Amino acid sequence: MNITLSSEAITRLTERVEGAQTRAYSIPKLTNEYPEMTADDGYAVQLSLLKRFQEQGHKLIGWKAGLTSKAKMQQMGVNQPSIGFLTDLMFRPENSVITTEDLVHPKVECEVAFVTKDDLTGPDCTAAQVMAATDYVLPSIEIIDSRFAGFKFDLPSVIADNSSSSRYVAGGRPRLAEDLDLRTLGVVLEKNGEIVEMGAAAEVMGHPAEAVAMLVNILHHLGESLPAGSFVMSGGITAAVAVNAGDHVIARFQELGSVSIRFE
Ligand code: OOG
Ligand code: MG
Repeated sequence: MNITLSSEAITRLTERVEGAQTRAYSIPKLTNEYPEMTADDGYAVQLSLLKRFQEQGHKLIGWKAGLTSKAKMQQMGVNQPSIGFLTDLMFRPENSVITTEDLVHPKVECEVAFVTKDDLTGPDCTAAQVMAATDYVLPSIEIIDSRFAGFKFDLPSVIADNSSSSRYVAGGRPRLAEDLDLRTLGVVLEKNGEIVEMGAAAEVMGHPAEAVAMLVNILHHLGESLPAGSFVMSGGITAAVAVNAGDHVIARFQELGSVSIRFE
C-alpha cells in the first residue's frame, strides 16, 4: 500500500466524507487539499469509513466494482476501475421509492450482480474462478451519488467517497450464471417510459466476471477477501443517468427480467 496521508489526515477525511454522505451535501474533491493523495490513501479513508459504519451497526453485504466500462470511464474522466463497499442500510427493495432529499445529485446505473457461494481470494483471482464460485446472478440498479461538487472527481477522491455508492436495488429473475452468455446479455434503461441507455454486459471488461475478479484482487491488495454469500455489483454497463424527484426508472435485462425504482 502506498499511503502518504498521516493517520490524523485519514481520520479528518473520513469524518468529512461521512458528514457529506449522511447529511447529503457536496464538498470539494479531497485532492484540492491533499494533491499528493494516492489511490491507496483513498482506500485507507474508505476502509476507515466502513469501520465507522460497522461500529454504528451497519452490516457489510458485499462490494461493488466501479468505472469498469468505457462508457463510465469516459463519462467520469477516470481511466481506472475502483471498488466500494455495500451495506444493509444502502439496500432498497425493488419498486420502492427513494427519497432524493437524502442525496446530493443521484444517477442510476444498470449492472449485473453476482451472489457468491464460495470464498474468493486474490491476488490472482480469475473470471473462471468467479464463475465457479457464483451461486447466481441477478439484475440490479445502482444509485450513485458523488459527494463531490459538480459530480467531478479524480481516482483518489472517488475511492475515499466509497466510489460514489449510495443505494442499490436488485431483483428480477435470479439465474445460474452458467446458463447465460454474460457477454452478450443486453440491457435497456428506461426513464419515465423513454429509452435513455442500452448496452451489452461485455461493455464491462469484456465479461462482468472479469470485473468481479479484479475486485477480489483489489480486496487482496487491501488485506481483505470476498467471503461466500457476498453480493457483488460488477459496474455500470452504460453511462449513468441523472434522476430527480418524480422520475421512474426501469432496467430491462435480457434473460434476467427487469428492476424498477421510483424517486420522490
Ligand atoms: C464512480 C462509481 C462508478 C460504476 O458502476 O461504474 C460506478 C462514479 O462514477 O461516480 O459505480
Ligand atoms: Mg456502479
